[in-house]
Parts: sequence; structure tokens; C-alpha cells
Amino acid sequence: MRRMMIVKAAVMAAGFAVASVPLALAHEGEVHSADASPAAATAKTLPMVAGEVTKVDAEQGKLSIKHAAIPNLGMDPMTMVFKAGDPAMVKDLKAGDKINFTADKVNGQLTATKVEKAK
Ligand SMILES: [Cu+2]
Repeated sequence: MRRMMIVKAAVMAAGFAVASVPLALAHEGEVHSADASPAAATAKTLPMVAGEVTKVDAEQGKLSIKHAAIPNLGMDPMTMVFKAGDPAMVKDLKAGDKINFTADKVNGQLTATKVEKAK
């Protein structure tokens, strides 16, 4: 039971849909999760990623961020839209702000879960 939870967390951290992991793959999943145990740990402590806010959509609660690579999402540097994890983010930020932030998939939406202004 516990092991399954860990496998699931590792898969989610990798950003894959977990709805239908076939039971036949459970064994491979175990091996993989052993390899990826550091990744499972980062699911709780997400890596800070450097970025620059390019647009703030206060109405939609969304931020466009030109971001560096996001290891926990397997994402290369790019500019894209994130849901603001906290409504306060769209009030505190403006285009051009340099930030450090954490990103994760929350309810299927790529979300900036924590944002700090860079100095
Ligand atoms: Cu991206």
C-alpha cells in the first residue's frame, strides 16, 4: 500500500497522467521509483526556478512567465502561462518582475505554487 503511494507520487512528480497505470507494470514501476526516490522527495520540496514575469492576467489569475528549466516537470526553458497558486501573486507581480518560483501540476493545471521576487 505504502509502496504504491510512493510509486504514484514519483509518477506524478514526473508530470505523467497516473489514471491508468496497468498492474502489469507495477514491477517496473517499483524499480523506477527506487531510481527516482530523490524525485519523490522533491514532490514535497519543489526546486526553485528562475523566471521573469512577462504578463499578469489578474482576472483569470494567471501569470505568463519566461522560465528556466523546471526539473520536476521535465520542462525546458520557455515562456508560458501558469495559474497563480495564490490570488495575492497577481496583485504583487507585474510584467518585467524577476522571480524565483516553484511550479507543479495542480488539478491538471500547471501552477506557480510559490513565487518570490528575485533581487
Ligand atoms: Cu514551460
